[in-house]
Amino acid sequence: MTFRIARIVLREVALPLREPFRISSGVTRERRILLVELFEADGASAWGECVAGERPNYSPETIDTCRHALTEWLAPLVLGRTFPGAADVGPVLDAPVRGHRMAKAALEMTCWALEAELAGRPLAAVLGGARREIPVGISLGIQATPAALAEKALAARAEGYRRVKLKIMPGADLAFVAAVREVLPDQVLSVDANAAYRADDAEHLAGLDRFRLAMIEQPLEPEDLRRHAELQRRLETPLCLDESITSPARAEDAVALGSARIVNIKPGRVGGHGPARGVHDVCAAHRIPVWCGGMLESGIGRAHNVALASLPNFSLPGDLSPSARYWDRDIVTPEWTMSPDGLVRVPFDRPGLGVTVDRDRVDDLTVRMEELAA
Ligand code: OSB
Ligand code: MG
Repeated sequence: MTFRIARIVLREVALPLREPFRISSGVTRERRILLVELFEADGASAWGECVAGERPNYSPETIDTCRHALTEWLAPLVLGRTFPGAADVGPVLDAPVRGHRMAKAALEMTCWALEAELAGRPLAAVLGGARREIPVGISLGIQATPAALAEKALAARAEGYRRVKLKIMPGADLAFVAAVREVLPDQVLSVDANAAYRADDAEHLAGLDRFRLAMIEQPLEPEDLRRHAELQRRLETPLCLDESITSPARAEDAVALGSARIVNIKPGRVGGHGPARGVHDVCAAHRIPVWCGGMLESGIGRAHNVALASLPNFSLPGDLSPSARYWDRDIVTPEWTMSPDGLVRVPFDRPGLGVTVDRDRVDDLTVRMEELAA
């Protein structure tokens, strides 16, 4: 199924979060989200979303660097060009442009949605997924006190979440985790440091072992696979890598070094669905379980993540919270929901993304728009 990309519309929408989200390196109150809409020569179209944040505190990319990369370097590589399939787009972007994976992913993932749309098939099926329901975990931001965090964790348990992840940083770790473990003795719990620790914090981090956590996510710097491996040898708790895993080759390195026993896959972080499947396959071959991370996406990005998470090795709960956790109102219908027992349904009964973009709402929220044509 070939397609020719005739037009690309980039827009920035401003979407206020229902409550601020704090991680070790900063707080987000309102998302500035870059949306991509692709138009095929024969009129078909599809949506995608760039996961880059407002500031470079998670990765070096931001919404502004992504807009620049897309308009200046990436869009010209695909406009007016005919592709045999979405799998052929990534290599065309990679050959002349180093890095900028989030910008590439925004375009590449939208091409997969377009391929699904043109084929009249669900995106999940086009990606090779089969799982009908995905277990959901929540990612709780850093709170002012351990008691406030314990209260949030209890509420999450009551909503049905299968796993509760706590953001931590030096000064907001052991006492916070202890407070949550005390009120939730049997809940699957994990922590995510977003690279806030250093190698010589190993002794301190070993203090987390007593809480029976499912994993410690990204304790050290993204580039530092070797020190993650050294840390893993000192801990009982499995390490999970997020920021460090930027490609299938990087996943192979991490597995070979023993830097992680679990991998978080975000298609937006690794350059799109193609490389995300590559990371998935590398991990599956080494019996490393994976789960789908989130980046506070709107319902569009979430649709892409849910589709990817239907692949077989996504055996752990993903950060795939329902729309209502983030927004007063999402920009898709139906909104994303979670069943009382903590599952999100993969929309195998609808073609493409499986949700409809609420164009009026997107128009209302758009603060900037750019149209690129062949
Ligand atoms: O590290 O997983 C992360 C949000 C922004 C940046 C980094 C991360 C996160 C989350 C949120 O944990 C997950 C979600 O979308 O609910
Ligand atoms: Mg993370």
